[in-house]
This record gives sequence, C-alpha cells and structure tokens, in this order.
Amino acid sequence: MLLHWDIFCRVIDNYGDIGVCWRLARQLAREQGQAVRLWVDDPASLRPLCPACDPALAAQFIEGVELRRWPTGFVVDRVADVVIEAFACELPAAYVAAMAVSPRPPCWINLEYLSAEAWVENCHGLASPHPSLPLVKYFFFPGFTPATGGLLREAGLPLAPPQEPAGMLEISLFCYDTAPVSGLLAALAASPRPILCHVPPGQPLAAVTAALGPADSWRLGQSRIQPLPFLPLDDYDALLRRCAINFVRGEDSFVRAQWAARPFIWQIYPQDDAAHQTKLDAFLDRYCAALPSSTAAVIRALFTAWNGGGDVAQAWPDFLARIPEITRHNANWARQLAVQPDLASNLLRFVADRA
Ligand code: TRH
Repeated sequence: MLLHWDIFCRVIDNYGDIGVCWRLARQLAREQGQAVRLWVDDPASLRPLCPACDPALAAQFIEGVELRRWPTGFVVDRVADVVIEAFACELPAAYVAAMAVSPRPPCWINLEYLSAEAWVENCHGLASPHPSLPLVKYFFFPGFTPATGGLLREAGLPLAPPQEPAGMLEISLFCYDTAPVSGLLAALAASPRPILCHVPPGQPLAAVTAALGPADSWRLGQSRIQPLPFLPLDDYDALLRRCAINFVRGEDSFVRAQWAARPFIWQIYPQDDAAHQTKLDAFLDRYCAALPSSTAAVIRALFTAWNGGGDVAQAWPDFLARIPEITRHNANWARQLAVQPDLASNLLRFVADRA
C-alpha cells in the first residue's frame, strides 16, 4: 500500500539523528515504494553522509526521498498518512493542529532511541493519547528482540564477513573525543602484528591528534594511524565490512558494525547520571549470552575499558588473540538478528495494523 510519510528530524549533535532518519527514509522509499518526505532542521548535517545533498535547497529529491528543510515558521501544505517524530523531536505546532482536524488523522509515531534493555519490550507500541486533541501518538522502540521494533537493515545485506586477512589488520576508529585513545595507541604501538588504523575526521581525529600531536599520519611500532575523509554512508558501511575490527559509537554505526559481523568495540553515547552504563550492560548481556564465559569476559573488559572503566592497553591483547572466535560469534549474532523483521518492515506492519 502506498502511503505518504513525513519524517521529522531535529539534529541534536553529531551524525546519529540524521544517520538513522536518512537510512529509514531511503529504505521506505527504495524498498517499500513509499512516498517519503524527510524534514530536517539542519540539512547540512546530511551532506557528509550523502554528498548529493545540497544544503542550500529548501526541497530536493535524493534516492527517492523528498528532502525538506524544516523551517522555523513551518507552513503545512498537507498532512501525511504516517508521521514519524524522530527521537521525540517535537513536531511543529501548526502540523499537530493540522493533524487534529484532518479527516483521517495520521498514524503518529515517536521513533525512540535503540536500547537492549528488557523494559523496551513492554513500552514498544504503547499509545499515548494527546492531552487535549483527538490524536494518539505511539511509541516505537527499536531493539534486539521480536517484541521490539527491530533494527534498521536493508534488504540483501551481506551478513557473512569475508575471510580474515592474514597479514596487516585494518581497523576503523569512530569514537567520541572522550575515548581513552592513548591506551589503544599504546597497544597498537606494541602490536606484533602490523595494524592500519583508519581515523575519521572530527572527534576521532581530534582525540588521536591530542594524544600524538599534529601530523598527516603516524607510525607507531609496526602500526600506522591514518586519517580518513568522512565517507558517504554506503562507503562507510563497506569500510566496516572490510576492517578486521571496528570501533563504533552512538546508535547507527553501532548497528552497522553488527551487520558487518566483524569484531567491534562500542563507545556508547554518554548520558546524565550514567544511564548509558545500564544500556551498555544490557547490550553486553544479550550479545555475550551464547559465548563461553572466558571470551565474554575478554569482550566485556575491552568494552568497559573503552567506555572509561579500565585499561584499554591491558584489555586489547586478549581481544586480539580471540579475533577468529569473535568473528565467528558475530556472524552468528548477525544471522540470528537478521531472522527478525527489520525496522522499516515492522513500521509498515505497525501502521497497517492501526489503519
Ligand atoms: O554521530 P553519533 O555519535 O550519533 C549520535 C548522536 O550523538 C545522537 O545525538 C545520539 O542520539 C545518537 O548518537 C545515539 O553516532 P552514530 O549514531 O553512529 O551516527 C554516525 C552516523 O554517521 C552513522 O549513520 C554512520 C555515519 N558515518 C558515515 O556515513 N561516514 C563516516 O565516515 C562515518 C565515520 C560515519
């Protein structure tokens, strides 16, 4: 069924808000044949992920998606069948008013942040009636189990990683500037195996430069630390599949690392009063559940250290020694997750059930 979708995205910081919304919008358009408008308050934030985007334009079509600048004075031309409020970004008041008087009020969905915590299953799909208008908003929680909204995954994504290269190890280092990169760099300097570490611009490069001093690239023992331009989204996905180990952060790169099925280390987005710590533990509990306890301990040690709770240089060699085992585990993990419907398909089903 062809539906009109309006997805609203407010860019809070970094690239995750637009990364998730853009991935969802183009998948709905490309794979599901839906008519999608993506409203972004800061279209320039999409440009690094999608070089075809011209931030100067108020409206443009890219990959089947109508990309619109979300202006301060929002004028409603029409109300869509499905309205996605990404990450509780708060819709324009005029749009909400138009929804309320629409002959067929849209299916209004708040797309939440991803979490592996158990409570997500109970809150996924909950209805929240508007306090004063005849409207209902539904909470849609991405997640790792069939009782959640699932994970973003394009059709036909290759899930089996290619053979692990015998010689030099390539790793990618996407992290916040709070990451303990000095510990990692010390481990790379001591590595008996040559390593090529790709460092994206922005916070990752700032962290490395703060640790090593300014340079075009760095050589540490047998390892080379090499800055990388910010890659278009699909090229970044391909980099994750190519590298033997990926450091990822936030939400979207974290999910992509799991589809890449390579060993990865996640730096979680820091939240007030250490709420992120609970989220990190919840993920590790699920992800490590099928592993022998010794391997789980090695993974936990490095994830914990990378998130500020230990010594990265100390945790690294054990992790490195288990790369073949972790790679096998991650391929199984990805296959197991891919049996579940993806987030876009779940969204369509959710909307159809409420039509
Ligand atoms: O950038 P992030 O840290 O994003 C976020 C935001 O901080 C957001 O506010 C927060 O809510 C969320 O995390 C949890 O990390 P993330 O989610 O991985 O987004 C990065 C996006 O950038 C992702 O879509 C992949 C993309 N990317 C590229 O396309 N090319 C690149 O070269 C790199 C390094 C990333």
